[in-house]
Amino acid sequence: MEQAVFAFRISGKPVTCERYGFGHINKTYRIVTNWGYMYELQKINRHVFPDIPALMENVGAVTRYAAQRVRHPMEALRLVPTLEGKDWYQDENGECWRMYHHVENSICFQRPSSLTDFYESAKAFGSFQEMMAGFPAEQLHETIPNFHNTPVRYQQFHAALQADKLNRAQGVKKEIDFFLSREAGASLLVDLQAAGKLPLLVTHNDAMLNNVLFDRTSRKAVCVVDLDTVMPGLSLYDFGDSIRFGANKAAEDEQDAAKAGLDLDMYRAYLRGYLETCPSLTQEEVKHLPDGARIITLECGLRFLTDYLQGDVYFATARPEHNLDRCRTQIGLVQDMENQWDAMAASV
Ligand code: GN1
Ligand code: MG
Repeated sequence: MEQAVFAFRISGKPVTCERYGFGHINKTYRIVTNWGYMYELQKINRHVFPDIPALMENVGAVTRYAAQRVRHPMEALRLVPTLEGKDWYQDENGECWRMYHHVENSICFQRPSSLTDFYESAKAFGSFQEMMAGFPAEQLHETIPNFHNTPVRYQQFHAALQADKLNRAQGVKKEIDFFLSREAGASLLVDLQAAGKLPLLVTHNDAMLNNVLFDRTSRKAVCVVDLDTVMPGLSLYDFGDSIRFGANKAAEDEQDAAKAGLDLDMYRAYLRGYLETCPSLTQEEVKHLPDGARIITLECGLRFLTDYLQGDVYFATARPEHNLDRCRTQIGLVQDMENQWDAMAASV
């Protein structure tokens, strides 16, 4: 990692370099220099993102686009160039690194602690979506093809189930049945899009509250981070992912799945912030927002189960059944959304 730090144009000498954050994909380190400057250095996951030049072209284009549009420079992520003036660095082992300027006085939360926090995160993702409406989408590479294509996620699940490499399927029959019983309706979002009923936008695609930076003092949202999956997508993906993560009564990896469920007040707070900042949403999009929430939760639970069946090769795990716990909280949330469906639909 040291070699990587010195590859970037930082101000001063690095004095501390600590592991930072809770992402499941990349590894992040916080660098502080003797002049008091702070940076975030990230090792990009090469297994998840096979085409890093394309990925970094996206990130470079999106951050520069955002920087020209925000009211204050702190409201956009800024890449630190390498000594050669590039956006990223490849070390001798082939590992790929990038560095961001730290966003001053910012803080990142793992859970919303109030309706206001969650409402703020909605405004951040909503504003991002509105801002990206003017971005030339044809410039973007698809960093992970079919990322939110739920039927394709089902195909991957069936393949993992068929292979059952670690003989884990027999222990998770209930979970498997849950997803199989909901497979038929799971193509709704891609079907609506294919039928031309939902517009393809430039979306974030990983719209979780922990991908938003807040101002430490005011607790207002400052900007969205984790731009690796910014690609053409549906507004319902981002709305859905936000609800899945932030409006669940339980943490994503809560070990007691009985605690999972939809917090309807949180759902409504997010909806309010999202609608306020996205006036260009069509009636059809708004009508299907609850479907986005349910299907993206279902899809994410399915991805956790698929990874469990494959031997925990994708998401970072800290304990043997981590992916299974995550899968179960998503199941609990989907079930509760189904129970509260009328209230969800009436809120939009
Ligand atoms: C991953 O790295 P992180 O935590 O921001 C994943 C998301 C999942 C999320 C589940 C590129 O995001 O799709 O929803 O974990 N990102 C990728 O917590 O697969
Ligand atoms: Mg993240």
